[in-house]
Amino acid sequence: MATAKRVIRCHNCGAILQSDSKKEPGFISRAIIENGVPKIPYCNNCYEKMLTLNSSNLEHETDKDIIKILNDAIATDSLIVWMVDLFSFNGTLNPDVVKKVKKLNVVVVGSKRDLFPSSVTDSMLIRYLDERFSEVGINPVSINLIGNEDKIDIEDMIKEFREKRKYRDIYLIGEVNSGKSTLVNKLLKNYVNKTKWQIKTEVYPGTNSDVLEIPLSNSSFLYQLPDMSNSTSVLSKVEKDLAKIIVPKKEIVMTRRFIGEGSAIIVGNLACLYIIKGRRGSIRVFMSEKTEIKAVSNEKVDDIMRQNKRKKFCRPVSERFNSFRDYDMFEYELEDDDLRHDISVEGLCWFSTRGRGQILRVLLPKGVAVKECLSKVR
Ligand SMILES: Nc1nc2c(ncn2[C@@H]2O[C@H](COP(=O)(O)OP(=O)(O)OP(=O)(O)O)[C@@H](O)[C@H]2O)c(=O)[nH]1
Ligand SMILES: [Mg+2]
Repeated sequence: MATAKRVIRCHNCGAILQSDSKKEPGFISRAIIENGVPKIPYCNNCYEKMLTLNSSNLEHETDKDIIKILNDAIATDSLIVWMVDLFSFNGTLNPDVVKKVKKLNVVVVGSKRDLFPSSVTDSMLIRYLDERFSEVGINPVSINLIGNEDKIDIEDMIKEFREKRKYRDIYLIGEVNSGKSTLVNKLLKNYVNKTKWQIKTEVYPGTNSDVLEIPLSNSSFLYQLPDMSNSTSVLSKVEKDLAKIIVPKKEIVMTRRFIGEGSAIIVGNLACLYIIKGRRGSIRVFMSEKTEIKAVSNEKVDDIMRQNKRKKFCRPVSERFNSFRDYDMFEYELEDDDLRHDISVEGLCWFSTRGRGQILRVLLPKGVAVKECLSKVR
């Protein structure tokens, strides 16, 4: 009779696990196998990737035209105004753009302030933005918040831009949907053109991109650059119409679940947080008013995700994700510091919990940026 051996695949890449050749897919050290196959096994390669947390292996798409235009900003030592959408920004900044603007003065503007509950103070959000930009070596010269229905005085921001630019040009950058046009419209409300130039949109020299030019004086302009790609956001991985569910239109919703080891929270079929190890505790999920979550046991996640795809009882549901091969998985061991930590899935939601040495695992669409850091809302 032939001998039978169970064939085990890597949970992340699906390659058949083997201990014979490091160069071939699915290599796992013999020592790991000898200790008993882990319940959720990974090949060495995926395991290492998983440990290289916080998006370092992500592919950020960078528009070459933006880089070209930023070269001019560098040549003229201009002021950069970098807009980020406070809801979807999880701290992962495009490294090519970071490299370019690092040496310049950068003013950060966080948009969609109005989507946060009033209990969230400006100083919490400013500190969060400051920490995320400082992490990549950018020390913003100022951080401003802006929202649709808030009392933020745009005049203050104009004053701020004037002070910081010191007669130089301003280059306004930001991802798709970060609120650049909304800001420009606000700026233009009280704008009086005292220059000899017109406001115009023109193809920027040497590129194929349209750039909006607003004259600030006879020798300086505000340039609104083309959208930076949001290639690491959930929004760029799912069907366009799911944005209606994912992007908050009203105040961001915070939902709490009290769960412990062996449990998980699914967010539609777009993310899942597993509690691998740790005491029961409260997990907060911050998301749009239409996004739904469900607490389930770890073992049932796969089944429930499959059922959810058919029956759509927990939205948003994308048709694009069929098996574990379509997702990435990361593991975090939180410090035992009793401080609030966030694990943020770019564009979709963030999970928040107190650090008590627990081990958490996050499943999310391949290529989406996830980041762990101290909470935005502390
Ligand atoms: N609630 C809220 N929504 C905002 C705010 N700023 C922008 N939005 C909304 O976010 C969406 C994107 O804003 P835009 O100003 O068009 O952003 P953009 O950076 O120009 O993005 P593109 O559409 O890619 O050109 C729009 O639906 C806006 O209404 C804000 O401060 N609060
Ligand atoms: Mg726009």
